[in-house]
Amino acid sequence: TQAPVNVTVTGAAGQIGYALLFRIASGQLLGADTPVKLRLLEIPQAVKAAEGTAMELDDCAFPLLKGIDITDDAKKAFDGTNVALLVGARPRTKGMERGDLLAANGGIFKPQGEAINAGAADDVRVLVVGNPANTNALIAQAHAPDVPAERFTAMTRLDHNRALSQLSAKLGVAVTDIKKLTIWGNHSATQYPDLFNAEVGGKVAAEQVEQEWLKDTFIPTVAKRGAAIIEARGASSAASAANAAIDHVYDWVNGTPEGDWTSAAVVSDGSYGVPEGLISSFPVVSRNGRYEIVQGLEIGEFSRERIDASVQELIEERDAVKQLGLI
Ligand code: NAX
Repeated sequence: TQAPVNVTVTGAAGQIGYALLFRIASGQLLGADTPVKLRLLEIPQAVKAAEGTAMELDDCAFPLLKGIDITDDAKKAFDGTNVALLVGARPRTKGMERGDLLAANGGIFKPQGEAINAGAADDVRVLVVGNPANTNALIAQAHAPDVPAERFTAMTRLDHNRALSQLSAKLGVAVTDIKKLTIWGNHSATQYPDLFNAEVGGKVAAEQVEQEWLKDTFIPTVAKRGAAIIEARGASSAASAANAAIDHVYDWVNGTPEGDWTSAAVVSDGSYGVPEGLISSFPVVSRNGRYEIVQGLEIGEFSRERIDASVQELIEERDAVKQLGLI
């Protein structure tokens, strides 16, 4: 029997936390044979709510769940952690400028990066969900110099899954018939869902849809889906975000299927003209427990413009947090 894997979830009392924790404890994050210990990190005012969620977790009597610790101290939360899901973040509120938002999140992700650096397990894997996810991941990574940079990732898997769903509905095919779809760039409205390298039934996906649909419907629908969910539900995506976090980590640990890839924001090695060090979404495969950027794809003019625009936004976010002294 395997030793339990320590999984830390920040923002555990939030709505994504509520959708995520039960799936982790039931074995969906790491697999049905892997016992887990949960560490829940919250701000002091939300510790009680996290304790309530922990009571419910107990009441599920999950066979794989070997313990739950709740804390408002990042050092404790990340001590010995193997998988860190950084969900809690400072949302943008009315009248808040981008600089204020980045500064507020720097105040969260800098100490969390430091705590991961100080105490996490050697094999730690970090997924940042809390927005602005790519730049929050960059801040945390910058403060964890002893952890290999590749262990810091940000989530674009929800965007990837949204794109799969939209295309499958359009073409009347199963989501599993769609391969090699990519989300490029930032997890924001500038993200670029790429159908030119995607395949449906072994043929280029972009050639199976009208170009107007691709440009004027598909791309904006995927990019603005978060806002559409808020409009309809009166609250932001939660269960679908939790589902995407599960997919991201499961594939990272267990590998992506042969003949396909997925999307994740990972530290750039300079591939596809994305400046080295930026945490940007790429086509990735997971092999031997590592996400690797898929190389050698052709990028046409249409895609190039859109990738560059999203990467430009990431450069501006990086420069802004640099100016604020956060990296
Ligand atoms: P909620 O506001 O429901 O929950 C956030 C929780 O984080 C709260 O309980 C809060 O107390 C906690 N928190 C705040 N600061 C903390 C800190 N320093 N340490 C620990 N916990 C802290 O938000 P929820 O709907 O769960 O969303 C969480 C984050 O995910 C938001 O930043 C949101 O924008 C982001 N999202 C990212 C997505 C992605 O695809 N990357 C999609 C879904 C979601 O919008």
